[in-house]
Amino acid sequence: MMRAHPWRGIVAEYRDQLPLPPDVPAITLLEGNTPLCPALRAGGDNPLYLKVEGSNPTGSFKDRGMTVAVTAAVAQGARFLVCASTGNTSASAAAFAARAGMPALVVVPAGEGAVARGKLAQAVAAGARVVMVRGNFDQALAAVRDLVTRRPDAALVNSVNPLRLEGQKTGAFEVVEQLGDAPDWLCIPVGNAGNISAYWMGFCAYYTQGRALRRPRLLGVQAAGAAPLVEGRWIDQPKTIASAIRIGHPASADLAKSSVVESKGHFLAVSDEQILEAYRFLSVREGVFCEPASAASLAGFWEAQRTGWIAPGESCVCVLTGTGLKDPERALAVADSPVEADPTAEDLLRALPPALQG
Ligand code: AN7
Repeated sequence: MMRAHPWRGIVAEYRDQLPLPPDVPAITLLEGNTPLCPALRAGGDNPLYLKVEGSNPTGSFKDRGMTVAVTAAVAQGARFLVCASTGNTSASAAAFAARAGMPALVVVPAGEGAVARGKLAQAVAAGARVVMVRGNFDQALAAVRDLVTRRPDAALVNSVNPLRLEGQKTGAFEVVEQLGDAPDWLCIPVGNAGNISAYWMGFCAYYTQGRALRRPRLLGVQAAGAAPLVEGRWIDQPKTIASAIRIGHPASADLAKSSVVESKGHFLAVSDEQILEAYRFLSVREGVFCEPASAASLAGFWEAQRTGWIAPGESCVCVLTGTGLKDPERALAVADSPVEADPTAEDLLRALPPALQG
């Protein structure tokens, strides 16, 4: 799609697709318009594209929904924002609250590795009140849902807020605009199950409007230790290194299930080892640095290729939901360590890999 103006952000660009009054001022960081990068090596016998959502202003897809939810919250006179989060929602909510000149209360699980450090840094840097609760994400979400029943002046900006999904459906619009139509498959990590549902809303809207000739099949990918939609039961103590999707009781489970069924898609689980293999491959072989939860989409794509769910030649989009910079500890732990040397050409040449020696 050709635009004659610079990108104006999700609310302005997709206003006619969003349930917002026409005249409310947008709270925006010019989110959206992220790259759809062709994979050079990860696809094998399939054309594969990477939707690089880490290129959003706070480094994740959450900004697409947050701009819509916060725009509406301001228009409705809310006094503060509140959310529970595994990290990215809190980073996004904190930034958009700052943009709106409004306080934010963000609630994250306490404990080692519960939330990636970069996400925590973003939330505190933006001046949000950050509360670490003794409990997991599902318990944190239950607590903030209870809080907003007592405080009508609070705006809940988790994906249980339907405006979050309305904003996030624009990811599907962009995929259609960038590819010219929907792909055969959309592979996407699933935590609280909002984003997969939002993408389906977006693909259905463009299909109904004749802007897309078809809709993709959805591949919802969960981490094996946090896979309620694969196992068909709630997981009380979800476990995975992919902390963003360490969620055992997804709020949008029903919506995600009906979306996957309607699309003739599939949910599958991948192990932490598979996630880390995809995470490293994306960085080392594609040059695309995403966070572990995002790499689950590629791990799931490979698993679906292997098991025959995805046939050779079918086109696929993997949604890489967040940037690798969110979690520097993980990046440093899985890669080769830097080496020290004296500042001489000889020492530097010794650091070259064996194949380049001499
Ligand atoms: C990088 O920030 O739930 O299935 O609180 O951060 O829509 O939940 C994050 C989720 C995938 C899963 N990839 O999306 C939060 C939060 C990344 C994420 C997901 C998340 P949903």
